[in-house]
Amino acid sequence: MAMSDELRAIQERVEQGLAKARTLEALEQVRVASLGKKGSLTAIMRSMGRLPKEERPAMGQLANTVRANVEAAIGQRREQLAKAALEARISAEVADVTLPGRRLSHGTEHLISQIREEIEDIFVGLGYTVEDGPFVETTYYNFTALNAPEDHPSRSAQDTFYVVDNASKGKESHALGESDVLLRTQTSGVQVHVMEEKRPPIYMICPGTVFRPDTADANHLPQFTQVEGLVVDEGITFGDLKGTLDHLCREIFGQDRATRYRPHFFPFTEPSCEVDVSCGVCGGVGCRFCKNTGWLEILGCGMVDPNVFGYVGIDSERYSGFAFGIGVERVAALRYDLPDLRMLMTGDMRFLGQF
Ligand code: 2NL
Repeated sequence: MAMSDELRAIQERVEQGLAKARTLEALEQVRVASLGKKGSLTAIMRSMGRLPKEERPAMGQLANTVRANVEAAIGQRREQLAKAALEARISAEVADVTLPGRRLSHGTEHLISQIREEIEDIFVGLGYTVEDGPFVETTYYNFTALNAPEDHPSRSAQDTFYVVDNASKGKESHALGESDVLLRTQTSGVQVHVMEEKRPPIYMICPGTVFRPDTADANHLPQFTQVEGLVVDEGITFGDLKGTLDHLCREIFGQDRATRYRPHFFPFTEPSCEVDVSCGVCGGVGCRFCKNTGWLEILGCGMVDPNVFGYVGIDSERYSGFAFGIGVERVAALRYDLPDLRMLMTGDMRFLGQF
């Protein structure tokens, strides 16, 4: 190849190399390959002496021009790359120190936890213990020991989440709904465990999550929070039940509220009652909130059935007791006039942050 062609080829290669170089390091490689000690252009300049004398001036001039072009192109690209590198660094490190700091938003204790703890405080103030127990129970603790007959509707798969236990899974006799293991539908099982383990006097509450296969709507949740209570001692009467639950209702809803005890039926208590508090919106005269009755249903209760004492080996001739159950979500709904219980399950801080 003629030297002039070679020089032009070198300039072209340098220009292509520069266009491809994305970093100052890549650019330096291009420079060394042409202008370095062992570079292509350096080599050509050195071989200039071997040319015939008459060709030297023209070829020397061309070589100098190419060298100047190459140096200028490298310098220009270096400036470009340095500027881009600086800009990238500035935008990566951007920090406006005059901006106010980002404040972490504090959560709040969930309304249901607040009310559950409030109820716990009321009973701890009366000397009760707070107990808990397993969410997964056997039919014995959830139903049988609570005097629920074998054919009681609450035992059906319609009203209870059964857990298919592995022990009976393989057996031919095992059919759906025959499982002995379930998600507790009430916290009463905890009380059965406590009565098995401790001798009276027992003054306890057991707050916790319970499960029922209801479709969630404005008034039902498939998972909710219950607080049950149990007293077992010598000489406990319905008067003790009423005094205790009147106190509970007034602590929760206000000292001005009246209570009403309506006869009811539960398998585990006899006699049994449902308890209403007077409507706080109309003061008991009747309004839309209380559906014109003046009363709001709030809890169920009764004197512990002697059969329950029989299951746990407590002498019902010597001891008597009362028990009750209250739904925490329902207390929240009544206290804050909540239109839909599902609001409690959303985790929406615009709602939960109000309490
Ligand atoms: C309700 C009210 C109630 C009980 C729960 C109970 C527990 C034992 C013995 C006797 Cl170990 N009773 N718990 C008593 C009355 C009512 O719950 O509305 N339940 C659906």
